[in-house]
Formats: sequence, C-alpha cells, structure tokens
Amino acid sequence: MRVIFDPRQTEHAPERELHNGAWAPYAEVPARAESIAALFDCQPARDFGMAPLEAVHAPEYLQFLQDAWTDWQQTGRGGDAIPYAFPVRRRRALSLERIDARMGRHAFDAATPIARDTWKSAYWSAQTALTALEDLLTGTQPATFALCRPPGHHSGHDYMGGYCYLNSAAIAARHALSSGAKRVAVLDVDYHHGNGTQDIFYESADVFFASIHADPSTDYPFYWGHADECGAGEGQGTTLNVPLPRGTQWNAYRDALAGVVERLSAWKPELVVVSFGADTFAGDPISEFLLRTEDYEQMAQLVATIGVPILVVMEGGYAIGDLGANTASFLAGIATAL
Ligand code: SP5
Ligand code: ZN
Repeated sequence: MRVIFDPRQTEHAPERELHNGAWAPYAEVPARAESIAALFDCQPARDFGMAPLEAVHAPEYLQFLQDAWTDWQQTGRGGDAIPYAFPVRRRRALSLERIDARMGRHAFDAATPIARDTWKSAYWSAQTALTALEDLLTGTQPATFALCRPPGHHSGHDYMGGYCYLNSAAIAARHALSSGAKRVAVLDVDYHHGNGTQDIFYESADVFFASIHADPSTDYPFYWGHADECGAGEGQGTTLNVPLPRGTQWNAYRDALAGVVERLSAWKPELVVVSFGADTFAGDPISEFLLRTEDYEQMAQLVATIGVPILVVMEGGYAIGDLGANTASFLAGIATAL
C-alpha cells in the first residue's frame, strides 16, 4: 500500500502537558510517527496550498495557529504557548487581541500546547492526507495510508484540542467532495471520540461521520460522542456514535464495528476515510480498551467489506513500542481484503 509521510511533521515537539492536574511529558511525540515510518517505503507530501484547509477551518483560526507561538514569545514568556482561560458558552463575540485570550478562544483543553514548529507540522500533516487522497483518486490503488502527525480528529472549525490542530481527515473528506465525490464516509476508530470531525460535518448530508470510542461519560473528550448525537438539519441521521465501556475486548468491539459497517454500507459512500487510532490497544498508556495487535487486521478486513476506496489517516496511539506493528497489522488487513 502507498504510504505518505512528510518528515516536516516531526518538528512539532511540545515539552509537556497538563495531565491529572500536574505536568507530564507530552504523549504525542515525534517518535510515534517515526516508529511507523521506519516500517514502510514512504513518499513525501505534495503541497496543495491553503485552499483545502480554508474549506474546513475558519480564517482567523488558521491565522491564529500561524501567529500564536511568536505572539506568546513576544509577551516575554519562554516555553510553549498553553491556553488557560476560556470563554464559556454564551459569552458574546469579542474582538480578542491579547494572545492569552486568543489561546482560550481557539482551544477546548489545556493539554494542546503550541510550540515553535506546530504550524509547520500541522500544515504538512494536512498535506500528507491530501497527497494520499490524490493518489487514491487518480491512482489504481484501492487504498492509501496518510501517516499524519500531529493527529487531527479533535480539531474543529475554529478550535484545537486533544493534540490536534488541523483536522486532516476532515480536510481530505471535504477535498474529495470538491473533487467530485458525492458521498464520503468518515469512520473514526480512535479510542477517543472524534469531536472535531463530528462538529465539522454535523449538519452535512454528504459526509457520514461514524465513530466507535470510549464512553464520554468516563472518557475524554467528555462533551461529545454520546449515542444520541445523530446529526442536525440536513445532516440529521448522518452522524453515528457507538460508545463502548472501558475494558472492551475484540469480541465486543467487532460486534459494534459490524453494526457500523452495515450502516455505512447501506448509505453507499463512494469513499471511506478511516481515522485510525491505535490507542484502542491493550498496552496503550492513556487508554482503556484491550485490543491486541492481531485484532487490527480483522478490524481492517471488516472495514474493507464496505467495498469502496479507503483513505487511512493516522490519529492517536501512544504505545510506541507496539505502534508500528499495530498499524502494519491494520494496513495488512486492508490490503488483503481489497
Ligand atoms: C488524537 C488523540 O488520541 N488524542 C487524545 C487526547 C487525550 N487527551 C487526554 C488524555 C491526556 C493523557 N495525558 C497523558 C500524558 C502522559 N505523559
Ligand atoms: Zn485517541
């Protein structure tokens, strides 16, 4: 399978994050992507420019991501820019000047710092997804893998969070639509709910967002991903959430996935974008599902029964010693089934 990986994605390297009320080493490290890239013959990203990013994200948010680290440094503080004050819902729209205020305006957590090269890596992460999409649309390949980093699925129209800045899967899905596709499915199998992707397409009838994830009553991101979130307006019925309890093993996961695959197949997408997170792995340090390396191959085979081209986009997964094997297992399942 063709693998796209751009080395500029590894330059983003925040020092630390707030975790359980204290500083912890940042979990979303460059070595994650490098450990996967080492297993494949990777091609670099091509540059599709800003337009596909602007089709998903607000202009002021894209500008904010480019300026934030420099603005933060100019206030005399060293280290990464980290939001700490947030405008609660129903606060009126304000023209925000101070970088501290803009940080909170465009974030939903305090665990997603902006470091010196965050914009560069996020930009090339989005371009990686666009390049893999292009190879899928023009090539003879039934599936491609975008080895994206930083991940994207927690990032919405105008906000960052959950180690995510630009929503590469959403950018690729919308670019597929503007390239002529009529119906695109996004299937999110990361441990965490893909709240950013859900928000972006919540009222869209041409993108079906389906997610299997840890129950938000116990797990991050808490405020999204409940089973009764089904879309709104024209998008009513094209969002599907299947929350599962902590401790879920492959048998129960497979049953949930079979139901989701059935719904997606009935909707008849032309293309499936898989937001693939390997943080459902039993050994993941920040997650509580119990999948094994060999389960990812079966997971992929089930997904491939939808029978349309598949763009796999990398999201989370923090057990670095097993991340390459888990990802390779998933890609092997896609390759053998198509
Ligand atoms: C893309 C993705 O998987 N994002 C997950 C974000 C989860 N953030 C909340 C959990 C924070 C755990 N921090 C652990 C730090 C250990 N060094
Ligand atoms: Zn995750």
